[in-house]
Amino acid sequence: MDDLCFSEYIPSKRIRITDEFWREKTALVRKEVIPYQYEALHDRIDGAEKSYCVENFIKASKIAEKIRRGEEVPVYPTDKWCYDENNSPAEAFHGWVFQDSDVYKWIEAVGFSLIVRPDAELEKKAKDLIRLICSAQLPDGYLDTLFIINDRSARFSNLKDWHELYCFGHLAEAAVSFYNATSDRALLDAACRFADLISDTFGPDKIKGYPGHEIAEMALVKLYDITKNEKYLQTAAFFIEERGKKPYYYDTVLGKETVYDNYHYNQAHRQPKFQYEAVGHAVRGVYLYSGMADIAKRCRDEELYDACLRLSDNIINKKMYITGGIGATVDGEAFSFDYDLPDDLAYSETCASIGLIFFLRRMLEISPDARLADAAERALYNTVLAGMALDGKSFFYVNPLEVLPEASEKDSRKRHIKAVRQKWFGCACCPPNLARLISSVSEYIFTENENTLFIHQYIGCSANTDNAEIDVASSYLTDGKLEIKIKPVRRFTLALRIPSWCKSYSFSGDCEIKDGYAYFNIEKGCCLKVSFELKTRLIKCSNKVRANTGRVAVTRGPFVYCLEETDNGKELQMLKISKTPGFLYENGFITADGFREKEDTSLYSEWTEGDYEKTRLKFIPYYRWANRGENEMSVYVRIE
Ligand code: FUB
Ligand code: ZN
Repeated sequence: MDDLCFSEYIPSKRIRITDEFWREKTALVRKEVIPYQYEALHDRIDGAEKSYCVENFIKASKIAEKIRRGEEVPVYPTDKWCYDENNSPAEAFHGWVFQDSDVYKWIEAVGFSLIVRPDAELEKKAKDLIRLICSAQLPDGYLDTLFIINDRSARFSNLKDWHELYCFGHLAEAAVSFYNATSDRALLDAACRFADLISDTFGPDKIKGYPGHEIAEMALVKLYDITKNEKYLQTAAFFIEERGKKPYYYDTVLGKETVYDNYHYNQAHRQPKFQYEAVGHAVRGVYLYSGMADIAKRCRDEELYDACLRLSDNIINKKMYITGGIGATVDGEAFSFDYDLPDDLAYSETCASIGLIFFLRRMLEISPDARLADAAERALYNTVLAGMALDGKSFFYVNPLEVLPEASEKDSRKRHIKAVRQKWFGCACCPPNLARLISSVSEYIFTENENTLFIHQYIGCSANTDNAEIDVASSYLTDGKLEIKIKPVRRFTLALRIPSWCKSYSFSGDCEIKDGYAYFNIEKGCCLKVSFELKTRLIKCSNKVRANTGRVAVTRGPFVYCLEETDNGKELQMLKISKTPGFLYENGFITADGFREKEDTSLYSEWTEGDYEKTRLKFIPYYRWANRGENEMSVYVRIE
């Protein structure tokens, strides 16, 4: 791996976002999403599904106290995915087995948000929750409310399903974020105590298990980066090395016969270093691949890096929607086979696109390749942003590319497709994941090493990097232009990604182009003017994507556009776009010449050329859909 160009991302502490678009989004998370989610975690939102999250920590804290005092504590079963008032006693754990992770993600988002803007009241709320969390930790470091409340003896007995290592991962990520923001060590110390217990429990001469839902791998690496405790890095590497070895750990522990297909679901069908296709549960997949990239980078593991390259290539070129959504099937919330990307059955979980962004940034830290940054941009500006309403008050878990509300209601195959965003979810992984990603979006802009500073994402900001003080003034999203003021600390190379959607660009300085980046030698202070031609384009899928033969999508810069019923009437399938659409871009919307086919109610009739009337089609950015009530939506449209 000696020829690779390793770099480090620049943490949000060193970046101030000035970009209008992103300032609005981060402010929305700060003002709406974080306070709203705080109420949701406390079950104080009328009409929203119950979280039970804080309630569980209160129960666990009382049990932990009794244990510390040597008192008897009750035992309840740990045999379900989800517990509620109907299937579990009031004193027992309630919610999904991974419920703890929601409060951890909330704290992580608060940490990032406090870096953007200090807020004493918010910090206090987070510290109160942290105090509660720490009070639930058992003396040996164990911390998972399901097993603390229900049955201490059952811990680590079903790693495949019961998510303890997943909750640990979110705890560790929250701890690192909050520590970075406030220097408060309470949660970090708790996470390290749990990480110590995990490292003492799992390993080559210990239990040879690994997480059923990955994330502990990348979380342990974050703990290693901050504490420099080698044990954490080794445990993360162990989890990755051990996964998929035969006989399968889950079989030996659960005493079951091997069911080969189930192992694909957890990406445990073979060792990660030998994996070549993204399979199984999509969020699990990209969290694993993120951990693999982390280990490949830190341990200079070439086999693992090659696997990451194969997996990213497979996702980007065969399994990713034009919106950056991944996980095409509801069946296992999973990746489907190559080129199987149905629009109206898509799963495309918000968390999966967030995880994809984690993975791709880590890959960019190993070697810059504009295709990876392009895919991250696609996911960020389309699926991720679509996951949240424009007012920050409701969310999508699933992000289809075509919606007919009647089908969501009447067709059980499409029950997962919601035509309107939900206030909250019983299984609420996506909203707090959005909050943590959006409030840390600055960490996806740059990476740097001792001689090169890369700009992967164009978000207006001021940054203090090791190579330079840099000011990026951006109107990238509206006219493709950037002005980059640079005050170098030393001689260095500035590398700018050339977005794949851009066919023509200009720079005010000389540069060399390599792997989709323009490299500039910077010796003294300067201001670089950049212009990426921003044109509205018609994009087709490979004709191997059966759902979209003869159809096109409209894009402009990083944004994918869609048709909504509100602008174009019902029965969007009857619309066609002209081959010469005469695009007009105004105020973020696009209009184009098209046709509406006259309705034909006879189920079968001899083919004739359809009867069309001219119309003007109106497209809005995909991320803005479903903000004007329930209606039909389609990204793809037939072409004349
Ligand atoms: O299992 C925890 C989270 O719940 C997953 O990441 C999501 O896909 C949802 O299943
Ligand atoms: Zn989710």
